[in-house]
Amino acid sequence: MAQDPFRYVLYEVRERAAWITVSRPERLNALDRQTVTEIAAAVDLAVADDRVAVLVLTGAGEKAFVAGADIAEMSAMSPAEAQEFSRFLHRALDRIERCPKPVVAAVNGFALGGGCELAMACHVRIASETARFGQPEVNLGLIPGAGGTQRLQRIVGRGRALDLILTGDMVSAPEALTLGLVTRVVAPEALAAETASLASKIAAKGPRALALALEAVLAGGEIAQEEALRLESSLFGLCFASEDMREGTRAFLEKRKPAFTGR
Ligand code: DAK
Repeated sequence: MAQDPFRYVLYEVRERAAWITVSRPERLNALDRQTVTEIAAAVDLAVADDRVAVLVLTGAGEKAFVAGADIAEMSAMSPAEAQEFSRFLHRALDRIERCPKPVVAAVNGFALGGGCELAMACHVRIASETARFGQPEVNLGLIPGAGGTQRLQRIVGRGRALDLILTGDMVSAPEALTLGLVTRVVAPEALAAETASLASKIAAKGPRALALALEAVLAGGEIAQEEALRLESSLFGLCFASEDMREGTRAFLEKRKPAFTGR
């Protein structure tokens, strides 16, 4: 069933995946306040939607995923407004990263600045061969302000992150694959189908296990390993309180496919 309560975002549920498409093609899907607000609201909608097991974030058209923060809107900000805007972006992107349902970024074109940062807040990144990635803020006299100084180094390592951030260079999708910034690259015409197939594969797993795995990796990645391993043990223990774990192990022993309920 399709729903479209937004101006710059399309929201559509297909086969247990909520497709959230940023759609401001005349601005290469650049993020102004309204668009970021709508993306966050669409994520909330998908989290609350029982039909949805996985979220997909993508951009409308073939040219851009998201070409960054809206430079026109941003250029008029005072220092205080810019700091507030950065916190606003952090809150929106944190919501994506902390989403209890897996979020896949299907990067269909330019993912620059805030666009690269948006993709990095997602849990899995799949790209079209034509996608281009970069943190070009230094070209504008800026630094990344939507998590790029932090998420990029956690994903690709500090040396590679600094190379990208200090040069402002763009990298191609195959280069992004080598860097580990994306994990899959496909032909542009195959992106939607490959993303749908990846989303279906994830959606077939136990929702409780997916949420707990996300929490273990994301929360655990921010604390000392000893503490993180304790967190892993607690979350592992929690799995054993779920019907999904009983069903998954029973289905294996009975040589059938599990029917997970998310309980
Ligand atoms: N914002 C606003 N408009 C944009 C845009 C953007 N980021 N990117 C493209 N557009 C607009 C262009 O101005 C153009 O509009 P018209 O001239 O047609 O009116 C239209 O989209 C088509 O773009 P082009 O004509 O430039 O298309 P090309 O194929 O020639 O070039 C391009 C494509 C992606 C290489 C080029 O558009 C480009 O370099 N775009 C800007 C990319 C960029 O620098 N993005 C990073 C922005 S910095 C912060 C928080 C976060 C951030 C910063 C601060 N604070 C808390 C304050 C994040 C910053 C960024 O994301």
